[in-house]
Amino acid sequence: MRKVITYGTFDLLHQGHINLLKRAKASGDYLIVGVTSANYDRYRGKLNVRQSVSERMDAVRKLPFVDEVIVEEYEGQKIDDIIRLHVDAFVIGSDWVGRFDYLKDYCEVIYLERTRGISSTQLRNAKHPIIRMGVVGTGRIANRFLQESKFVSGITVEGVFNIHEDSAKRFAEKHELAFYEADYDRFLDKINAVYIASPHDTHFAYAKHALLSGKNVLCEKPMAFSGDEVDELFSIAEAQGLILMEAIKTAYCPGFQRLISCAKSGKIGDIVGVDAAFTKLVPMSSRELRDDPYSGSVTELITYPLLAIFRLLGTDYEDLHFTSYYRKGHVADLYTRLILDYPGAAALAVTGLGVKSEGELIISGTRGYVYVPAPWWKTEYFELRYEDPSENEKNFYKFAGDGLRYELVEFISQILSGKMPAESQTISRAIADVIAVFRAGKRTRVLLRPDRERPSVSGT
Ligand code: C2G
Repeated sequence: MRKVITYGTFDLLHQGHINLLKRAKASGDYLIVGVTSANYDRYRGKLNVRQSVSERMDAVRKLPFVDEVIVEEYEGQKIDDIIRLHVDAFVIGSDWVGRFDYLKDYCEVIYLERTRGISSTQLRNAKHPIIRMGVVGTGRIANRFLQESKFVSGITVEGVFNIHEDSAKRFAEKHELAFYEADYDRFLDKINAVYIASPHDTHFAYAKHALLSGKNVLCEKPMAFSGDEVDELFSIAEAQGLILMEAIKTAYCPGFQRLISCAKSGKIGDIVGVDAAFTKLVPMSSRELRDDPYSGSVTELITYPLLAIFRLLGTDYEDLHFTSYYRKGHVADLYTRLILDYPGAAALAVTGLGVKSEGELIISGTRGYVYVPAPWWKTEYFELRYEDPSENEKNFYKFAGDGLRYELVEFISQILSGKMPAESQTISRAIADVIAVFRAGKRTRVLLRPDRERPSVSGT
């Protein structure tokens, strides 16, 4: 008798899971299914699992081709199970190709092609709807989004849109998506939520069209290039009863949320200063620095420092001024320092694409300060520090994967509750306003880099 084993969360059991299990059984005589415990899912960064382990095990057990169901509780258990249960083959979906090759020392390892697209009956299930998403754009961030989405239960990424059909096709093949489209309306027809990760200057138009077509929108930052455009998008979303959310991953990760509450709880006294920096050296020839009006460090990076500043001090600043460093004759800022003056407080946001600095966040208060080391925007650790170091407190958090999964969970929860939080709308608007002031150029002191050959830095 050939024994086969497979593992999974099997939350809201759907046709994709069932196909996989059926084919797993067909590759042997006896099928054992390991269902992940809530603890193990937490450990491996799987989010938004809606059913308890016993509900998920019951659903799997009812399938006629499943012979035995066990719980998967810890990293490394697969090896122990294979030995203990005398398993001949380990089977898993092709979204995990390569990941379990280490089990080849113990048994045969088979990756089965995953099911592209989920049957629409499940998507309409009122109690546990699965959200059918499409991705606009096929660049780096879209690729990362696909990687991250498999750690979020309750959605299925079904298709991709790119005006260049070839890119869309390649992306769909690579990520085993059900469809690709070069026609935006046809693309929108097939999904109920969209993740927009196209070039910055196209965000607004794609988001608006999607909302007007009745689709929920998760839009990469910056969502638009003026506060009025942001307002327009949120108004359309409200009027349509849809969700619009700016994809600022830091805002939704557990460590960052805790540090904001901690800083605002009075533990460091009144907050008087916020200094936040984000720099990333890129080659001078990269997209971020090319000569178009949407390039440069402010457009690319300032969302993160402004998120921290606006969450801590609000958006009612009195004045703002920039100092920016440019290559002579080029439009993209290489480095910018933005000062925001508040009644009773001041903030500094630093961004750089051609200048490197320490990417830390410091929140200064009248009793003490919060120190968040680089990369603070992937918050895993922060410290409360006081004059008397014996009072200092260290806080550790998990930041799973690339962090995109946190914003995705928030997006799903907003869709299910039908509510968009007012604070994030205000912050998205205020960020777009700051970018608009910067682009107008009237509040910027300009530093010019002396003319010389391309710098030696090749980028990171
Ligand atoms: N699956 C599939 N087609 C889909 C969705 C899922 O074939 N459209 C497969 C997955 O590839 C996996 C199984 O169904 O083999 C279970 O998927 P999940 O419940 O998402 O579990 P997962 O997070 O993949 O668990 O130890 C746990 C395992 O490592 C993976």
